[in-house]
Amino acid sequence: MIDQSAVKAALRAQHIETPSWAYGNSGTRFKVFAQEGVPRDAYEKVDDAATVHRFTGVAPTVALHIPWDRVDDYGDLAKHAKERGVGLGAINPNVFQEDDYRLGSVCNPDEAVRRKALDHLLECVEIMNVTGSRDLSLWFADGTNYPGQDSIRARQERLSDALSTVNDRLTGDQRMLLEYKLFEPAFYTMDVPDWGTSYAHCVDLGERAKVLVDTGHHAPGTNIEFIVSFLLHRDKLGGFHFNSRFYADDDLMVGAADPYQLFRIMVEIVLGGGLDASAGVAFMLDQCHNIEPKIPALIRSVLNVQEATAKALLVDQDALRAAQQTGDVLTANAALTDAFATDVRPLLAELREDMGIDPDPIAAYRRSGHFETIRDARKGGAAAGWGA
Ligand code: AOS
Ligand code: ZN
Ligand code: ZN
Ligand code: ZN
Repeated sequence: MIDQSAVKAALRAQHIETPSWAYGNSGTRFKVFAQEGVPRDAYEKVDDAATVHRFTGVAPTVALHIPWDRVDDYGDLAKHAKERGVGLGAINPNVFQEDDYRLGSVCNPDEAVRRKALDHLLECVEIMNVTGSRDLSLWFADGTNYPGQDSIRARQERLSDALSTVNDRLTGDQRMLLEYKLFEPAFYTMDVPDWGTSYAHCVDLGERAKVLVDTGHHAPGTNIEFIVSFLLHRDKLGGFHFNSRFYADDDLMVGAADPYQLFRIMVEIVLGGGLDASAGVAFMLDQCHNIEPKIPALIRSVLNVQEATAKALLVDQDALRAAQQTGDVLTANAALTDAFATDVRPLLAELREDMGIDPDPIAAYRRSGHFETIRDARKGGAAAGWGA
């Protein structure tokens, strides 16, 4: 039997982190579309994250991207966040947007470029010390386009060197999360193309290093929930960059393309104890809202993760295990499909009422007139960082 109050408590405790860059203007490689009311600096991005939290109740932190969110005083930004009712989350370094990085950053054949990239990573650890952030989210655009362009092995060694230097700088509860990506921007090899590569580096580095799973970074047809289950079992799942995709790294709203996949991922999280704070799984979004209004798109995304989590919590685990034990394939599968088919919206509406927020966050946001306020107050919003 499912204990509804335990389900609600688990949902209340889940924290979904929004990314600062999703609030800024973004686009494709062809065009960045400017929207009205877009934040002009890091402070206003934090304000928007606070708005998403105010309407959802479960998005209390915002991830920063350096240098897109560069400010003079990170302590002051952290204070500003606190005043708005949110906190600063993961710090995302950027070692991919300068001319020097044409052949890579920490894997670059040129020692001086590697040093420059490493210095930026270490600078981000210093920022974490000021903001109190736990996680350094590492994504490297490093790779090669042509066979023979560089030594695959030498690049792995350069990567190991950089990662271990960063790892040695971490203190307290700080962690580094190593994100992998199959392709793009490099097309022949990426230096961290898959979870196996990330996992191997994280095992070498020890307990502070964990794998970051961006749901858009796999080959089509990859069983992502298997990866999630494996990493969680090995205590190497650091967290997610949630988004959805039809083709490659589409960065669309999570749950938009394949809500059943999102549910299956959350089932593995629930079954593996990944919702417990002690598991340390960071539920973060990594999305770009190119054509849809950003704040409601982020509210929608947070709700989609929450909805998938609620359904995963409704899986009858006793029935599932009993069916698995007796080899009753159909009943075991039905334990999942029944939960997925459940309409959890009434439960979530009730939860929000318990939490003192509007049961329909999107409608409440629209009614609030908030968009009209920021549209009039902010002119000439900043680009997220791409194509700026
Ligand atoms: C890039 O494809 C990755 O998903 C990274 O997480 C990236 O750092 C993020 O999109 C913000 O730059
Ligand atoms: Zn990502
Ligand atoms: Zn990505
Ligand atoms: Zn993505």
